[in-house]
Amino acid sequence: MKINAQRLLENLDRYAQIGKMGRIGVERIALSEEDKRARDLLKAQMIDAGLQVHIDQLGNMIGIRKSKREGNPVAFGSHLDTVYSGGRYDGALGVLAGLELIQTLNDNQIQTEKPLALVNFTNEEGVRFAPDMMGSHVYAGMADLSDILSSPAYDNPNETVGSCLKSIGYDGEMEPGAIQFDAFYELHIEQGPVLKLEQIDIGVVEQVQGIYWTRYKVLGEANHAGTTPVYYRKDAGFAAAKIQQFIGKYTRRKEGKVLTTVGSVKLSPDAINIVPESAVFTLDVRSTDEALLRKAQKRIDKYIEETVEVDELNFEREELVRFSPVRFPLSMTDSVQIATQSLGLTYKRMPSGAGHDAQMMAHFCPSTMIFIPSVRGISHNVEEFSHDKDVENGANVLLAAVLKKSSS
Ligand code: HGY
Ligand code: MN
Ligand code: MN
Repeated sequence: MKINAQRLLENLDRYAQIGKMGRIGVERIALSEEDKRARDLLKAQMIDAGLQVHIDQLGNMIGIRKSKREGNPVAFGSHLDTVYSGGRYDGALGVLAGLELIQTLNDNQIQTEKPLALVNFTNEEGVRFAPDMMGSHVYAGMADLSDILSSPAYDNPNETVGSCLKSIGYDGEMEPGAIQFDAFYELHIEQGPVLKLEQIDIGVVEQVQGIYWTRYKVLGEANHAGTTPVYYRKDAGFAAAKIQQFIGKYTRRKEGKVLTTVGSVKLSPDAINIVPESAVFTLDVRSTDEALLRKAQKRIDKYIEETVEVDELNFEREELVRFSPVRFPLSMTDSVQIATQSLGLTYKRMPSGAGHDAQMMAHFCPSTMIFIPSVRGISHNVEEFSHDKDVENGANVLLAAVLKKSSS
C-alpha cells in the first residue's frame, strides 16, 4: 500500500499559502494569526479524516484514530510553526505526511491493531518564545506548564505564550501528556547537505545534537561618537564584536564536533553617531557530545567575563535552553531501516544537527525520525526545497514503519 502522493503534495502547497513568503517560502510564527489559520485547517482535516481531536493546555493538537483494540496509540507528527523567513517543509512535512497516512488507511479501509495519533506540537521553532520544541518539551513532562505559559515574547514582554494561545483559541482543556504514546515517529527534511551529496533516499536518524541557547546583554555607556576618546569609551558594541569573533573562531577550531552560532545581535540605541550603550546577542551551541557542549559553553562564558572586565563593562546572562543530546532506541531506528529497505530505497544511519520534537518525545516513549534530502542542504530559509519524489518516499517509509509498529 502506498500514499496518494498527489494529495499530499497538494496539501503541502495548500498550507504553504498560509504565511506565504516570496516564491516558495513560508513565515508562520508560533501562536500568530497564520499559525491559527493552519491549525484551523488541520483540525478540520483531522475531523474530516474521522479522528477524535484533542487540544491540550499548551495548544498541542492530537488526532486519535481508533483501532480494533484499546491501548496507547502509535504517534507520528511534527510542527506547523516556522522560523522567520522559513520554508514550506520544515515541520509541515511531518504533520501532513501523517495526515496522508491516515487518509490512505481510510481509502483502503484498514483498521490497525493499535490506535494511531497524529500530532501537531506547539512552537517547535522557539523563534519568538523560548524554549524551542516547547510543546513536545511540556508534553514529555520536562517543563512546568505554568512557567511555559508565562514565557514572554522576545519582542514584546506584554505578550506571553498563555495570552497568545488564548487569542488564537488554542488554550485547550487536556493536560499535556495525558495521552500516552506507544511510540513516536517524526518525518522531517534533513536541513543539511549529506543525503543530497551522497545521493541517498532516506536518513535513518540515530541521534539528535544537544542544544544550549543563552542570551547575553553587555552593558556600556552611550556617548558621543565624535567627542569621546577611545580610552574613555564604554563601548558595548565593540565588546560584543570581539566576543562574536571569539565564538566564531571557537567553532572553527572544533570543526564538526561543536557548532556555535550568534544568530541575533541588537545594539542600542543603534544610531550612527552614538557609542553603543548595550549589545544584546544570542548564543546557540550544539554537539552530539554533552561534555563538549558544556566545555564550549564554559569556555565562551569565561571569555565574555574577561572581555567585559577588561573593557570595564557589565553583562547579564539568561539561560534559555539546555537540551541534552538524545540517541533513539535501536528497535525504532531498525524499524525505519526495515521500512526503507522494504520499499527498495537507499538509506544512511545518521545524526540530526537540528533539534526536533522527537528529541523531546525520546523522553516520553520510544521515538525516532526519518529524513528526506534537502536540496543544497538549505533550511530556515525561504529557498528551502525537497523534490516531490523524496516527499513521496519519506511519506511511504512513515506509512510502512507505522503500519508495522501498529499491527501487533
Ligand atoms: O533550532 C532547531 O534546531 C529547530 O529548528 N528548532
Ligand atoms: Mn523542524
Ligand atoms: Mn526548524
